[in-house]
Amino acid sequence: MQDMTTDDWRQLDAAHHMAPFTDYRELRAAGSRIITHADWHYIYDSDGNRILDAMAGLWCVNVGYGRKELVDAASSQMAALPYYNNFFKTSNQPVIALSKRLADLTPDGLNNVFYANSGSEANDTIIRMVRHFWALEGKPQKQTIIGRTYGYHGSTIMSASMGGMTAMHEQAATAPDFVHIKPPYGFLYQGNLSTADFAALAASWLEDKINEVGADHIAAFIAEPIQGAGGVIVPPEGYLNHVEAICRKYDILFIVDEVITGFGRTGQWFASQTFGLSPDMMTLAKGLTSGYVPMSAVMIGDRVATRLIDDGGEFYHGFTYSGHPVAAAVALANLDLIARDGLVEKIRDDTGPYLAAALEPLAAHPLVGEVRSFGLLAAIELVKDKAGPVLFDPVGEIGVICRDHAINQGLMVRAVRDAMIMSPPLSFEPSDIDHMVTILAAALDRTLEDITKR
Ligand code: PXG
Repeated sequence: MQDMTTDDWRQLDAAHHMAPFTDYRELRAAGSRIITHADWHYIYDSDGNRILDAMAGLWCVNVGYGRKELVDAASSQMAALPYYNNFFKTSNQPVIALSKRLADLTPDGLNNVFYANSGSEANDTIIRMVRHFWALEGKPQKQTIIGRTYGYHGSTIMSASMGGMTAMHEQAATAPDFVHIKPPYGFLYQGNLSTADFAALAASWLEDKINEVGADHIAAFIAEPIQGAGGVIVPPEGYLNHVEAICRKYDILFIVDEVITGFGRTGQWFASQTFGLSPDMMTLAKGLTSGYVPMSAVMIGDRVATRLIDDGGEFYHGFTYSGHPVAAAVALANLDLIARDGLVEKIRDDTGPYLAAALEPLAAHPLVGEVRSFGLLAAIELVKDKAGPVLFDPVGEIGVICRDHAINQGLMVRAVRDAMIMSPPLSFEPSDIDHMVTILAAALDRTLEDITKR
């Protein structure tokens, strides 16, 4: 393997590897970028490029790459107990310690944890749990789950059906009993409304849907506090509190998917704390282990947990690796690092406001329709005309061009529709942010040149 060239690797990759969310013909023509190693906030590829990772992998490498504490935690746990299952009245010490830690860290009332390996599996678990819960309550007809357009909850049939990505629905992800409402996407829908009026309007879309379907058929409403993969959609202040109140009014479970927003990204340990929410259940993944090993978790509120514990009988659900001891040990070490380095406070007091201020000047760029950020999440909407704003047609081409300019200049960002998306490691420093903004500005200029040339 040592004498393999990058081209050899690319050819083998194209011959045998079907990567996720990939247009295979396109990738085979272009060849993949082979990432060889990573250190702190940079990734390195086999062509010798060093790229600042403003996406933290895929919204997950929150403590940065190369953290020895996480490597050591995995290695010691592998030596002591690499695996044992939690199925038949067995458990392990790291998973017990982690469960207690998560119960303490998450909002009051979330005191029980069910483990899985991905956000998708955690959300599938939630779907089964809430439907089982309502059956135990004597209301088995409460089946329908309300999600939102541009919501992302995973890629299994159920989690993709619950999410609001039309392109995914079109590829065999239309399980029954999921409906969707419009998201609180101010850039598209706010117009001249005040923030308060827009928050009330967007929340009324939930109430309208409940009345259309009938509350006695609805099990739950699920929302990412800030929609991530859908384009970093930051809700207007008050919206999330309104939708929670509507859920209470109609006795519908309120579920928050904190796979991206959890573990500090919004300047509190959880966005539920940032926005003052008391969800019935919460999805966690990604930042739980900073992506070093796979692990996800469902936090279960007391109402649901008590019913399942007292009356549920056996819950016929679980994965070989639910509560994996190595993943749990890494998660504990990761939570220690976040606390020790003061990352949550750093975002709240320092880098969150710094990022917002650093991005603001880009709003004046002729291509930019809106710049928004919250904590360490940010989006820059590219538009054909700032007046309106008028979007590009077709949507999505210009975003990819701009993203590629950024990558070629050493910055990894993501394009969603025609927005540039950032979700850097929580350990990003002001100097990293400055570097990122410099490259973004240059990428915007080059994109504008490309458009002018057309
Ligand atoms: N919920 C949220 C909020 C997510 O962002 C999942 C659930 C699913 O997690 P798993 O571990 O099953 O992937 C996610 C995942 C993108 C992108 O295009 C985002 C995710 C996954 C893949 C691509 O930005 N988020």
